[in-house]
Amino acid sequence: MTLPRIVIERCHYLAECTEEPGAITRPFASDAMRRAQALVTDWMAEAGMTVMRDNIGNLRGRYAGAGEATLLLGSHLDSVRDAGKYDGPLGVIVAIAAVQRLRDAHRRLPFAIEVLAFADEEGLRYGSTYLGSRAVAGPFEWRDLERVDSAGITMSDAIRTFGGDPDRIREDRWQGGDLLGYCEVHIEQGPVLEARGLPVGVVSAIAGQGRFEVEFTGVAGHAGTVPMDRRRDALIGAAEFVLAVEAAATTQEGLVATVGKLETHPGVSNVIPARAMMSLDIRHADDRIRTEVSVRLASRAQDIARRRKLSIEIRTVAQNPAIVCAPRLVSLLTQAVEECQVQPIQLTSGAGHDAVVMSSLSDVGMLFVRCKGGVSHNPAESVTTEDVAVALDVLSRFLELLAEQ
Ligand code: HGY
Ligand code: MN
Ligand code: MN
Repeated sequence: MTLPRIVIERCHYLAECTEEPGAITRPFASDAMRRAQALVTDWMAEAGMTVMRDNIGNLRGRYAGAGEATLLLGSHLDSVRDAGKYDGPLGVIVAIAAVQRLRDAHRRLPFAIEVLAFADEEGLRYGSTYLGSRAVAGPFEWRDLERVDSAGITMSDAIRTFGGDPDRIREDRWQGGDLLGYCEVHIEQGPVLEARGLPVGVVSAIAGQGRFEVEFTGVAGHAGTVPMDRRRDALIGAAEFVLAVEAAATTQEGLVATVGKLETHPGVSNVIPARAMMSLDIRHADDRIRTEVSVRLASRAQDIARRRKLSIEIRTVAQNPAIVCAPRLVSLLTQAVEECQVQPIQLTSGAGHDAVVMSSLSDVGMLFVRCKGGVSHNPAESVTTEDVAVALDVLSRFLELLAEQ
């Protein structure tokens, strides 16, 4: 079987590692993640890498080079709920395949390659994103360790159960000496490459994102007896705010804002909701605009709460500024694309990636792979073997170009 075909097949095997039968749901430090890591460990070892797992739960495979410096490759193994097969795993598996090629050719480059399979990028279990890359690149938010999941398990306990030591996450920080950069292959998750008829594209920048938890609190009451003008219904306040979020995003060019999660308490059909908790995700390529809109929406939420006699709490979960990919790596990836007989284009990413956090540690570069219909965070995610073959060739060529420098 060809290596690109093996890459696709491996993404399918990883899709079997899930917490929800019939869907792909692979949260941080879960049994599903343990099974996925067992597979990836074998694949890394087969490609000649020494493999270890750090305290936060990232898998790290190292392929020694002739020199001391290291190039980092990778992406994440966790997923959103009811995910597709490729968001994250593709980048890990293509990186391993590129190392496999070197091994099969008995090649050592002038630098070591370390493939990082991050333990959490999406934040599904604890709401807090980029746990894996933040442990490697910093800053790790120590308060996150006290977060609890929906079953009441703290992040500290989850890390312990998974085999890590939360008190030693500091040791996960990169300590391996000189870095040449971090390069991530990822599906585009958008429609640009498909529209241009291109298999791959080079990322020039990644939009910033803010994630918040917004909680309206009112008063529970009997659905049959409390008159409408006497109610302090938390969900009605939340509903008004959701529409305000949509309005803010549709009137600001380039802004996207999403309420992806909404929970009510007590959540019973004949009780007026006393509490409504929602997530809020706001993104823009310009951090100033994103911050302005976030402040405006926070004040809008306060107004709604005041008018409806509710109380409101807004918690910041994460703020990640926009980042620019390193011109040196962008140019090498672009050259690699050209040398693979593909028209090179550059595009910005609206989705967040581990590269955002890794940019605080080293230069970063990213290669996007076309995905069908631009669909992602959806079980319908799809890539072709032919496009994966191009991505693998580009990554291999990129390694050679870096070795020639
Ligand atoms: O949410 C994101 O942008 C990414 O998929 N983690
Ligand atoms: Mn994702
Ligand atoms: Mn991803």
